[in-house]
Amino acid sequence: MDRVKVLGACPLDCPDACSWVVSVEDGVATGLRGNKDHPVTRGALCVKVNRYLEQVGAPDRLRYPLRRVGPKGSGRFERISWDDALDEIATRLTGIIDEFGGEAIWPFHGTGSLGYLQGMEGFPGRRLFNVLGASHHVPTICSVAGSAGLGYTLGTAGGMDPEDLAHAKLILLWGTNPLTSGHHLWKFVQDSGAYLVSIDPVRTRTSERCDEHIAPLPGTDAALALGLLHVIVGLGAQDDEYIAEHTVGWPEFRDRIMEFTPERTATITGVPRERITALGERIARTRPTAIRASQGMQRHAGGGMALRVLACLPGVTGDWAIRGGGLHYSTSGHFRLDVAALTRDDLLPHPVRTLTMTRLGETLLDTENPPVKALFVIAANPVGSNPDQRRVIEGLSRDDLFTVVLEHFGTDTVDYADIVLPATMQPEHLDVIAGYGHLYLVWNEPAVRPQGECLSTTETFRRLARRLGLTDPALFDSDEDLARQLLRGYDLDRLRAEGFLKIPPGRVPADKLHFVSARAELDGHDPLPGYTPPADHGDGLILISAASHYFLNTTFGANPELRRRAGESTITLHPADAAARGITDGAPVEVSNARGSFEAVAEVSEQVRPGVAATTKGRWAKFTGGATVNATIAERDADYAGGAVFHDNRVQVRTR
Ligand SMILES: Nc1nc2c(c(=O)[nH]1)N[C@H]1C(S)=C(S)[C@@H](COP(=O)(O)OP(=O)(O)OC[C@H]3O[C@@H](n4cnc5c(=O)[nH]c(N)nc54)[C@H](O)[C@@H]3O)O[C@H]1N2
Ligand SMILES: Nc1nc2c(c(=O)[nH]1)N[C@H]1C(S)=C(S)[C@@H](COP(=O)(O)OP(=O)(O)OC[C@H]3O[C@@H](n4cnc5c(=O)[nH]c(N)nc54)[C@H](O)[C@@H]3O)O[C@H]1N2
Ligand code: SF4
Ligand SMILES: [Mo]
Repeated sequence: MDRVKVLGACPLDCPDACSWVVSVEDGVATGLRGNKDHPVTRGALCVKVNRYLEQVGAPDRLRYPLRRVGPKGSGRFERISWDDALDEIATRLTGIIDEFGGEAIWPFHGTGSLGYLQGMEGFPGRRLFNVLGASHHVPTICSVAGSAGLGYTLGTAGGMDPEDLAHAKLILLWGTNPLTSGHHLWKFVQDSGAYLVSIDPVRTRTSERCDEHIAPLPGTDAALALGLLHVIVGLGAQDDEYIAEHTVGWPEFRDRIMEFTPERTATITGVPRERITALGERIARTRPTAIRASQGMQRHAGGGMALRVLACLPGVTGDWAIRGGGLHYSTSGHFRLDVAALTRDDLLPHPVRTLTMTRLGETLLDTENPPVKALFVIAANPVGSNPDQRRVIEGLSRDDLFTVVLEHFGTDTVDYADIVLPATMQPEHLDVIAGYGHLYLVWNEPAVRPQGECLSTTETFRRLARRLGLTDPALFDSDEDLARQLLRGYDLDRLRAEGFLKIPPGRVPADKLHFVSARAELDGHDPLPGYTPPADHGDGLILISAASHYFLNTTFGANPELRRRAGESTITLHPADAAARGITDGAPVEVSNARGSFEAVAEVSEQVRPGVAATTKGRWAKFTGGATVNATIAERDADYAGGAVFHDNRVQVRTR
């Protein structure tokens, strides 16, 4: 028997970017486990990806190209050949470009894979789309507001090396639930022996394991941080030396801090004054203090500002200069990969418009601007993951819209496709991943032959380019060529042999820490960090729809075992809020606002603070009565960079 072990990498949108080992016997994958040698993976995957091989071989996996035969949304398809699929796509695209121009095409990339070759990070197909003059896609759905906020303050969105959390004495787990959304961090948190504070409107799995849990009103973190700074400065605990040498604009920022007395902060955040004072005092006397904040807490109107203020905190205490101190949000900013060499925007015939991922519904229904006539959905499930589900569905239902979906499974979005193309999964293609929760590049070597007629995204676009009669050699580079272009300056052969490679982090702050940011001002924002309140007003409950323990966004949403373990769709309400609405534990409820509604089962519990309700993201509409929580979420922008506002969402809840 022929037995080999092949090194790979988890492609999912998760900070941990695990390194994995596939056992292959006679060409069949028989096992998948975490790589024991990787210092962060440490031999373990997670409850979801432990089932990844089951997904690869799942009976409902898409294995052949499909053409829709029923009306849009019906999910009725017939099998066709790749030749027919590519012919039809080429014919439709040529017609659309002739009549409406290349910008009528929208390559809509999602986060289903974070690979640089096959996934979001490298925009596979972009070279071809550039030659066609297609619109550029702006991926706003996840983390951009926070990254922009950090950029203003630090000159980089890359913060501390998360492995250094092991050296912290106090860790603020701020708007983050690592035990669900990236559990490999926990080892470093535990090794520190630090005092742990969870700051989250919801009492999460992570909060349960902390020494203290503070539950602010959602979207008020900037005010909380300013209030804590007020206490710190009141005690004279600011690091004057660090401030003088490494920061810009302290006197102005100090004045801003002075506006956030503990009393005022308590009123804004709903956190008792004594708790604010006590935590402020604890930070004042504990070096190093580290903050772990993740993407969830910036899905608010003031999300960019919140990260900006959080990054200032270690600037005031001097923690940025101490190992084990600082802020970890995402390590992406530290990787210096040559993405421009992959995307080749120099191939554009002329400048093109940008289209914003989280404005899909609005853009597809727009009648004033040049229309979108062809939509390529690549590793995304916008019906399940985008805001304003009803409008997204309305847009995708347009009969004059030609939609091609590259997928593994028959998602809610696939139901609206004209043509479905079956895509390879991670053990079937080559890719490179960079962690956003650590500093390693991770290599993914193909381990097995693709199922059915599945093709990688890169190969799909090479074939389409040929079918369109295009000849630019850049459109036909092999996956290995692409990897070499991307990794210029890194030791690809070593990465490939060992499976992972730690990169040296850049400096943080890049030069000075900007309390006052001229760049923010140039972009039309307050030059000083401050507090931007939530945008969704009204008398409803604030609904947070955070990561589910059993799904990864909508990926795995059809896996029978993970669905069983996730149970039915619930909404957690505080006993006082439930009583006020006559809702009892276990009651079927309707959750609604002006944008839409969905059905759930009430869970009455003190896990949420009064005024806040919680559910999880990731369910498929077709399994939950045709709508999910995303039906209630607005296509509205956060303060910076057009970020999404999933948790800035007011709803009414009533018994069904
Ligand atoms: N199991 C699992 N893991 C995942 C994902 C998943 O769907 N499932 N998603 C992945 C993705 S796409 C991402 S981007 C990453 C990171 O995603 P996370 O940052 O983990 O995102 P969330 O789970 O939305 O939010 C984290 C926590 O922030 C809290 N929160 C929400 N609003 C506020 C607020 O205003 N203030 C404060 N202080 N807290 C707030 C929520 O209650 C939640 O507990 O996780 C990844 N990991
Ligand atoms: N209510 C609510 N909604 C949210 C959020 C929230 O906090 N609350 N968080 C948002 C966040 S952080 C994110 S990142 C987005 C994610 O939103 P999306 O980018 O839409 O991600 P998924 O829902 O995981 O869908 C990805 C799809 O890609 C497919 N896929 C995976 N790998 C590949 C591949 O290699 N090739 C191809 N062709 N397909 C592949 C998977 O099968 C899956 O169906 O969701 C957002 N939606
Ligand atoms: S989803 Fe995250 S924790 Fe799970 S295997 Fe992938 S990278 Fe690791
Ligand atoms: Mo995300």
